[in-house]
Amino acid sequence: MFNLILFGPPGSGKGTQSEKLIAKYNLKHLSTGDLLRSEITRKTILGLEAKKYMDKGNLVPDEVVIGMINDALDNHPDVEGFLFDGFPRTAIQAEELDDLLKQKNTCIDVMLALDVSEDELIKRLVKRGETSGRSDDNNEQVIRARIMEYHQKTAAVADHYQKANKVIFVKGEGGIDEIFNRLSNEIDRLKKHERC
Ligand code: B4P
Repeated sequence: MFNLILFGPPGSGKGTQSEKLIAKYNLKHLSTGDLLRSEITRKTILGLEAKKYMDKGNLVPDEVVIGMINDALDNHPDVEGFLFDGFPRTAIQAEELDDLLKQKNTCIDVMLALDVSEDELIKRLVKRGETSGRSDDNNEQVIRARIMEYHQKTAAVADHYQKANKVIFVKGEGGIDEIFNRLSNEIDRLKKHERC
């Protein structure tokens, strides 16, 4: 298996690049943001609860997202690998993910971390808010709260994988294809060696 975390602050292009990477490398895309938005659209109890946090720009409680990922891993036993997008977002989520993968005799091969300036993040999310209909994108205060959550809780996830020497920073500014090529070059290099 080849398991990859695509990491970065809100608006860094995780969702955008994931779509291209899963097609090229035949990976199963697991986006906790997409899973949560699907729960909200279907008005499930989980979705209604998650919406309260997301609308304020806060992270949804760990146990909720960990449960969703656990189910998703169990539902796809035969894939070539997973691309985790927007997960893990806290140190606890990272530890749980490592344990879940260990139980399946696999691990995270690499974390590719997209590096984007704060001004560019805000610009992208405000622009997406004009058309996406996403309630967490159409208010600059909520966007800033999401970036704050990233610095306070999520940046620590990179430290977790840094200890295992698994983090590669990639410049996340420029054209979408240009960034995709940078990410692909790293994956192609890593795939030549067994990491787990
Ligand atoms: P997510 O759905 O993960 O989304 P995101 O961080 O807002 O955006 P992403 O980085 O994927 O940006 P995208 O490619 O779309 O999270 C939403 C919320 O869900 C969180 O705030 C939280 O409440 C909750 N949540 C999710 N996972 C959680 C977890 N594990 N634990 C707790 N809570 C969780 O790009 C953004 C925009 O930029 C797009 O419009 C795109 O077109 C544009 N763009 C992309 N690349 C570009 C480029 N190179 N140049 C110019 N524009 C670009």
